[in-house]
Amino acid sequence: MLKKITAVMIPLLFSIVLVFVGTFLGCIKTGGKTVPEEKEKIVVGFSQLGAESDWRSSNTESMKEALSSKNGYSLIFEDGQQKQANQITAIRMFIQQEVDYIVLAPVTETGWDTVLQEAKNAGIPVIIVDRMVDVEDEDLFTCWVGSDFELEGKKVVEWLNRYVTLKNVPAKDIHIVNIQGNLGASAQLGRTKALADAVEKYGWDLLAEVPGDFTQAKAREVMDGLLGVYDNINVVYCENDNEAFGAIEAIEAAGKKVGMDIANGEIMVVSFDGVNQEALDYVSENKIACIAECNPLHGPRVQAIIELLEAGKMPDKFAYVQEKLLASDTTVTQVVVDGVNYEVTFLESTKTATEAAEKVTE
Ligand code: GYE
Repeated sequence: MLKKITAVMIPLLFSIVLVFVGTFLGCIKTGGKTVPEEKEKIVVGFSQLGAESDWRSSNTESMKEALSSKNGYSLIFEDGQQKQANQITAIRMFIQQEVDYIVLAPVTETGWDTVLQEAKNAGIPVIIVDRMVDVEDEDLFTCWVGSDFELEGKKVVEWLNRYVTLKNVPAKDIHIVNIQGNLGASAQLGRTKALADAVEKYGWDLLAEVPGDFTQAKAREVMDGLLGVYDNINVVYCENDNEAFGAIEAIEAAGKKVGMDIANGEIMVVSFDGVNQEALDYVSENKIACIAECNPLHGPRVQAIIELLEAGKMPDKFAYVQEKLLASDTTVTQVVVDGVNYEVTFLESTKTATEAAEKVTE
């Protein structure tokens, strides 16, 4: 009898022990609770260049949301505070931490060769977002995703050219100041180049080009100074919306009017991004005449790139985001850039703010 019980009990006990050990190995203890072990997270080091604008805040948010723990990522976020040296230190730290991927939003284009070579030697793929890097060997990074900044600029200057032509304002009467972004950033280089080329081509009067660092405060200060020097400014080309906010503040504080009637003393403001509601409202009110949209929502794009790489596939080396041209005034309905037609998306003042925002994200 005892023999019989033992014969049944031993395998049974053995199975219980096996199930117990198995369960134990498949679990981890957190704060006294036992939860099932998760799939190993993909570790990403993201070097963001700073927090200078609304565009940047949306971009950071988009990246954090996509590369979140619930999506299977462990994200190490470093804010470079507009300094390349900080970004280089962050990348070196990511290499030491042996992250799976490095994502870099570079403040300026040049000066990345050495540190990207170090990442390459460590076998860590580097994904560049937003602005570009200008390196000797393009194999130093895996791929890039962002906007065509020169195209954005070309859309704005073509819009301006159509507008002044249709309103019969002679080219020599277009007196422009350019409030630039951070010098050496792709967004500055592309947008400044588009304006310089148009000035040359159409014979406009470019009074000054001054860096506004993509911030509202700096642009207000710069615009204030420019209004003190030139009394004939009638177009302000701001290289982002935050600069436009600052420029408008300075124009209004000087007792001048922002608007479309440049032949009769109004000052026209044009800009880039179209990210926040205030900017869209300004377009609806014709305080900003025209905005070339710049899309900051790169998080899901980077996530898709990492998923491709995880599956052993190669993403496109360069991926450009499609963007709109926003205006409220209906004088110009489309612009042609390099043989391609771009329809203007109108934000009518009769629209509510929410409807306007929906129109942009369509
Ligand atoms: O337009 C500006 C930001 O690099 C596209 O940087 C980005 C630019 C954006 O500060 O608002």
